Amino acid sequence: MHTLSPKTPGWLDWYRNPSTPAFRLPAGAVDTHCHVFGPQAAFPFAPERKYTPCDGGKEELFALRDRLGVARNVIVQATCHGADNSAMVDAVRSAGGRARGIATVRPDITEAELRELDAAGVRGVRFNFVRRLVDAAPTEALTTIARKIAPLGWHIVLYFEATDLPDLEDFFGSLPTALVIDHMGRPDVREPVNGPEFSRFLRFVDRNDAWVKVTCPERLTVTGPAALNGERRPYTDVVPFGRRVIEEFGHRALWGTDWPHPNLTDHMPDDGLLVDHVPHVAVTEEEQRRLLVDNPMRLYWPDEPR
Ligand code: 0GY
Repeated sequence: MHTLSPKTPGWLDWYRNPSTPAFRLPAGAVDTHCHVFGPQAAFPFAPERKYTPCDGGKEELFALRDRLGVARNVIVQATCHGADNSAMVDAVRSAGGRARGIATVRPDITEAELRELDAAGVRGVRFNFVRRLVDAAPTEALTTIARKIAPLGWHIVLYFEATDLPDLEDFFGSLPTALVIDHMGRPDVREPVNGPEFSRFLRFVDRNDAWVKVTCPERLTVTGPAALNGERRPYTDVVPFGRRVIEEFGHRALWGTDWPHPNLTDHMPDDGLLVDHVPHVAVTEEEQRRLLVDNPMRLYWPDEPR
């Protein structure tokens, strides 16, 4: 057996005992952004990783799914596993049709390997531009990947910081597949929601018919998770941004937990509170149904009745 690496110093473990949400997710709700970490003993982390997480395997993910009242998961390959998709694929295969996967692949991937990932339930790849997570991949390599996955009907998940969008948006616009954007393009929530940064992001989404994940208030918040006056209304400074996305692109908005929450060192979210963030951004039953059920089903389970 290989030697197990210790967790990155300062890293917080995921929340073992999430509260029961006050908001009841509608039947069929999909968590479109979560990961599996290892377990390391079975699925070693990649040598090129920028962090070593605690374990967060498929059993724990499925337990959280059931506890929160989620029906399905989209499991996104985490950078700590590099381009070795085996932990993610194993989790997707084990979910009995209730999970899809987003992979990280290299440009030399073969058509046979892509078909195998597709058969397992993978429906897209993630291009990550967040410098603390990955060494930048050259755009030619990403263009090669994009060209290879397009015939499968897959999409590309983009993870970037809002400040990098001006440099990246022409490249993004050239990609041949549907685009799905992580965490609302990581806005600085101290800036006004009508300010230049988020307006530019919204224009980009509009121009490219992109899908947007209204995810990670715990990463974007400056004021923190505190409930207001004892009310379960967490991450209030992020609400206007999520709300704006739902108002403008409610038909292409997606939700997710981001469990097991990589790289958090100041606070670890209670996943129950993350569910209680939802009705503050999607305020009507119709908005909630689109965000949580209709949109993700259209993207990830288009053939499934709902
Ligand atoms: C997220 C966010 C982060 C990490 C990763 O794959 C990853 O390592 O996605 C982050 O550190 O912001 O979406 O999980």
